[in-house]
Amino acid sequence: MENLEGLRDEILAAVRQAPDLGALEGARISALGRKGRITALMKELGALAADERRHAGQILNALHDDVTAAIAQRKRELGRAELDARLAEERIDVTLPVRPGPLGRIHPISQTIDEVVAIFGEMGFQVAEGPDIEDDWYNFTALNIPPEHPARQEMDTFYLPGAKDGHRLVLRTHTSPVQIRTMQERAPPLRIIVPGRTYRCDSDATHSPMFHQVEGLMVDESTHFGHLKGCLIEFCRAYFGIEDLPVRFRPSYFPFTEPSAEVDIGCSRAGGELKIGRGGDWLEILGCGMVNPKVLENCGVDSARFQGFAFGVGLERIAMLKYGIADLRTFFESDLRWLRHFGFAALDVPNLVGGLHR
Ligand code: 2U9
Repeated sequence: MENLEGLRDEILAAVRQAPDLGALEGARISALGRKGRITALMKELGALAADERRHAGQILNALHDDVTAAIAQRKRELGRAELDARLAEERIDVTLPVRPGPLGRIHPISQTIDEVVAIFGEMGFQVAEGPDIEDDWYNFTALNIPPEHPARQEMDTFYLPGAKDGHRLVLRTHTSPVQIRTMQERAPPLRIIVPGRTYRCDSDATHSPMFHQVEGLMVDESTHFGHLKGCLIEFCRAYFGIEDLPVRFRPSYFPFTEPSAEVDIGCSRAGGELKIGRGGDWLEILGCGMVNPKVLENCGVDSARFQGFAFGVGLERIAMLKYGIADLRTFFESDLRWLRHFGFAALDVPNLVGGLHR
């Protein structure tokens, strides 16, 4: 019988150094397989004398057991290494942000609505919504807009065929009908903002037949012009991210508010370039006022007990100013290059914690 110690070292070395499960199986077959070297030696035992056979048999059995145990040990090691390699290769960090690519972009109008909602939401305003198709009572009469008012004329308003309860149907020219409906449905105190689509029969570089507004309404027993000023100054400064942005209130007239004001913010036009902030010049940004008591009464709110303030902002206009968009018409052209450039990441949700401005 050959040198068993040498054979043992050789087989155990092959097993312990097997680089992968395939090589280990090869080592097993060459030692313990049907034509393996240990198997062949065991077959030779029958030709030996009884004494020798017992002795050699014990040695071969021990060798067989050692090799079997070494194979099992190496198999465990290789299995663990293979699992470690796979875990390292397939590692996924679920805390990383989602890749922005395939999600598309958020339209600047949606982003601006979210920003305005975040600012007024922080002040306790709730979002209210209503239908785009209204009748002329909700859109005009309830708001103290008289029958002969130019806004009611066919050339400014989209009238629809037909009528509801004797009232002509219109595409709402402002979101104010939603405030009318809210006052009819809910008792004060009220604090709502109403973002949405509005329609006017007008189309050029600065007017689109469909555009967006955010209007706001607050009604309570002690609501006064100081609250209106505080909320709107805070809004302008938060929206443009300029803490010391100058804001001024200029007397104006609207049928639905009395007194009424237009709000200007500070800017500079030096060198023909518009820059919002301290600069000695002014830019009109929104309209507002104390709700006309007639409007409160039209909605069943006791104007002897309650007062309110209201305001309206054109969303395209404030989006253009903040994001440097030059032409109103580009908002509605669905040009993918424009959307990729001016759009926002889907997970870039506005909130006031980190500040809106970037
Ligand atoms: C109710 C009572 C009062 C809403 C108001 C304005 C002033 C205003 C314009 C801003 C730019 C329209 O988009 S725009 O052209 N809006 O100036 N809006 S006060 O007043 C209301 C609304 C509802 C019940």
